[in-house]
Amino acid sequence: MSDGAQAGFFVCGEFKLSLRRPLVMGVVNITPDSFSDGGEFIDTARAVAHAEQLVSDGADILDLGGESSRPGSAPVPLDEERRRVMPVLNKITELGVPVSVDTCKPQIMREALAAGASMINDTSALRNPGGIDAIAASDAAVCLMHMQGTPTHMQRAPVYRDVLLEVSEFLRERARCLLDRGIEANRIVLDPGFGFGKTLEHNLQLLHRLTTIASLGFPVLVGLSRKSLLGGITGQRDAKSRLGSSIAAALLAVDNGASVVRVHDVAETRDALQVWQAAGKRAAESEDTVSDGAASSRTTSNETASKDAAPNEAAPNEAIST
Ligand code: HH2
Repeated sequence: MSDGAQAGFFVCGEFKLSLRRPLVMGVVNITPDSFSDGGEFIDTARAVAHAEQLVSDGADILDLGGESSRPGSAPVPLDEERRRVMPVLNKITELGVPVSVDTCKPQIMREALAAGASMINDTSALRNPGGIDAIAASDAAVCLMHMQGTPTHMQRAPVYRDVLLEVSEFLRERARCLLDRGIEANRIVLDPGFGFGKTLEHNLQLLHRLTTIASLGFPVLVGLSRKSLLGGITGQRDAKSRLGSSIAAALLAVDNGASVVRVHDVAETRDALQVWQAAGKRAAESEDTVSDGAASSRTTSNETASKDAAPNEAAPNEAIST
């Protein structure tokens, strides 16, 4: 459908982010009620210090949010979301990495983009009137996420006939709307929306078959960090005790084609991804050696030699400013 992910990079305002290795998006929640860190960074100075720490921990992108979307949450009034987000945004656009703003409100999108945000992360996939216009008028990237229902009620009784098919059809259709409005494919990122109107079984099916979403041709972003679906497997009720399961989920997701992982624990996730990359690179090199040998000894078949190299080969931590 597109050349977004195939191009090997995505464009985020003035940044061009290489997809040769998985990217880490660090979460900065300026909310009193986020499910895992509510209230910790509600103060502007603390939120800015946290953002700086995430960048020094290796975040490739920062994601700034002023409205919790946890199950059961209520929408935050426009003025309150603005009051939370804008002072922090104004201070962190100079940290050298693109800043994404996690919002469903087109008015906040416009103001954030004018203030230097490079990406909009919309858990409602730009379905609110004016959302697509806001992106079309900018050079920012956008993350389109799938959600069944709204945060207030989404976890009451999520039902799908075929979760993979319905989520991928929804994302394909939303991406098509943006392409039709002239928004370039290499500015669009897709997210199946783990935990957003999905049972544990739905989430696991999506994680297991993430390659189907990746095959739509856009980079895939996943947000699994600290989520209750992980606690549902391990029994860890405290969100901050879900570091191990969050890292396992992030690795599985990149192994299944995710290009961006949205996480709270940037340093630990980076370390895990670096090990994954190093091992994948080594495996690809030894496969090449084996297939080179096979190609020279079996000149009638290039089947082994044309096998894909391991995904996401290692690359330095660069956000290439264009
Ligand atoms: N998850 C959360 C918020 N925004 N955006 C995308 N694209 N994908 C996600 O999975 C996603 C998201 C929920 O996590 P968090 O921001 O930590 O919690 P809260 O919504 O309670 O602030």
